[in-house]
Amino acid sequence: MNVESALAESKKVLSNKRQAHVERVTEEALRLAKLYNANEEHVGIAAALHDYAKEFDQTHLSEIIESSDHLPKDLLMFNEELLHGPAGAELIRRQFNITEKNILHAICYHTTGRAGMSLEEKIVFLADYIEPGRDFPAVYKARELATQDLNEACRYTLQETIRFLMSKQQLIYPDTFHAYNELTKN
Ligand code: DGI
Ligand code: FE
Ligand code: FE
Repeated sequence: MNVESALAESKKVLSNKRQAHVERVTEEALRLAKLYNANEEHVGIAAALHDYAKEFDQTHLSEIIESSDHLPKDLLMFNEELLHGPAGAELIRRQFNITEKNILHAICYHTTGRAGMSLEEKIVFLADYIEPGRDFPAVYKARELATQDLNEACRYTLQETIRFLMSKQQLIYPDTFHAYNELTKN
């Protein structure tokens, strides 16, 4: 599997609109990977496959999580938006025989973040938030921070996501708080 074949696989299962997002995330993630000397192969493949399961039906995604012996079942008790990352990573591991943990983790945690994210995980997490197709108030500062300080950019992204979810009285998955806390304490 390389970045091109990963993009071709996501194209098979995504709408044109979603695939265009995936392509922008991949480009942005590779730019950041160069800037921060990250593993470009891991970043590129993970970015290309990060939303692989985004358009699969929620029942199917729930079943994948229920039947997995390593994914946490509490994912099912929060927002249904949370399922496509972990279920996608599981599907990708099974279908494409990808065993590289760093790639699977970057896909799994791209929505929530987590404490202890690798450089490559942080890059995919951030690239998904700041890709050029995004347009909401916090994205401008996040883009600026992304080229200056990767950790601060992730911290700010987590802060704004928490703020956004709270403003809508939505549940927030604990990994998001753990990621925020880790990057906030000095
Ligand atoms: O799949 P995308 O739309 O490209 O982006 P994503 O995977 O980051 O999903 C985004 C949505 O998930 C976003 O609107 C916020 C929402 N969400 C729901 N619950 C949580 C959450 N995001 C985080 N970080 N933590 C949550 O608990
Ligand atoms: Fe996503
Ligand atoms: Fe995405």
